Amino acid sequence: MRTQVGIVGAGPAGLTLARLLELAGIESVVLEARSREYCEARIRAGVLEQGTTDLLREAGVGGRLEREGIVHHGISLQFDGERHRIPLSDLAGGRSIVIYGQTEVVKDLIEARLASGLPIHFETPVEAVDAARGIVRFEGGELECDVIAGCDGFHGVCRASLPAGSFREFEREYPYGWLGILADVAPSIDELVYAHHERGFALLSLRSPTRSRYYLQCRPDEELSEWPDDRIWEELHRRTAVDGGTLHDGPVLEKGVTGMRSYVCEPMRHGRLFLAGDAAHIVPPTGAKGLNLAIHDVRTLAEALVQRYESGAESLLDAYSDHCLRRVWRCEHFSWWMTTMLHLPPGGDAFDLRLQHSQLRYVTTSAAQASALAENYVGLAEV
Ligand code: RFL
Ligand code: PHB
Repeated sequence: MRTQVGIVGAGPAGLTLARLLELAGIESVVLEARSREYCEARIRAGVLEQGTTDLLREAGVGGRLEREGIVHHGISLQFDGERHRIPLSDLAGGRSIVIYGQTEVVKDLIEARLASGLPIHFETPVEAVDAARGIVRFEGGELECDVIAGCDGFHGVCRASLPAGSFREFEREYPYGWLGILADVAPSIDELVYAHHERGFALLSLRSPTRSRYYLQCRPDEELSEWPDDRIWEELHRRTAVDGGTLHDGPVLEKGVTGMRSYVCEPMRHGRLFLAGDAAHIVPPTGAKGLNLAIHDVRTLAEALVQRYESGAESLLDAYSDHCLRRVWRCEHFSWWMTTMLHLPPGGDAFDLRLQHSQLRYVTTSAAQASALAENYVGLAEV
């Protein structure tokens, strides 16, 4: 088998890249380890930056996003039992965010590709890639490519196939995780609430007018069996209580624990292999940046590939890694900053709490600080 661009992974990065290449008349083959059902059911991100929604619309996959996505113009930071609204759009030049689940983005992209008569090879795990020669190996076959897009997530094989010593890794593991639930109940909030509490962080988010998505800080190795639904609701009530606010319980449809890390692989290009999305970098979810960064990477890669196939020039491909890494590091910093401001460090004491309070008060009272949060949260136009 031969193709122009071999795409490993049908997550948001791989599927968006495939769509952008299709529109530009560039051929690609998508290989995905899991089944379609699995990919469409994986509950993850929910906050899309305006740059992300603009791109999805331009790529002709914004129809349902337009109808069902919920536009938000602010978020709240809660501490000391009070909520403080950050008016994102007022502070960030009118830009906003859209609440639309990653599951829905993935479903829309899969549907669009199949509707164009182009296949996605599900249940075809890639075993290794040869970055120098542009070869993708999977069980029973090989794919020869001009370029390989490594969009196979943090645990994928593309990065793992690179020779040791050919890249540099930057990493932080955090001593906490998130217990996330999806509940079949109308959200008790109009906008997202990031709550600092002495028992640990909590986040109130949503997926639709009838589905709530809530998170609690927990240990990274927390057993789900320790968290029956009653305990989850009790803890959410405690950590997010405010005067006049009521949190409504409901049936829990899904729950899971995620660890939190920051990770960057430099460079993001090796010969014919271009890493994109979680395959190249991870951020803790507190800044809601992971999916948006993945989309930015593949937009950059698609533009570079269009240049290559239209003119033969490779200047944009050569600039890919440096260009992407500028935004990656901005988002790494923002996500780390939000995370450390809001989570209780295990073994932390009153000194830690005082510093966090002081920072939260500063962010919610200083226009300059609030603007900095807002422009990073909605996504910087230029980095
Ligand atoms: P993905 O989504 O991990 O997709 C990688 C795909 O590659 C496949 N794969 C392989 N295929 C073939 N051969 C192999 N050997 C393969 N190995 C793996 C996998 O099956 C999979 O289908 O990476 P991608 O496309 O880079 O997308 C990244 C995003 O998924 C991720 O950054 C976000 O989910 C992060 N994230 C959030 N990001 C946001 O922008 N806003 C948010 O609000 C947000 N919330 C979150 C999040 C991530 C979370 N978790 C669970 C980590 C909330 C949570 C709880
Ligand atoms: C979500 O709704 O899943 C979500 C929202 C904001 C975050 C992370 C996750 O920072």
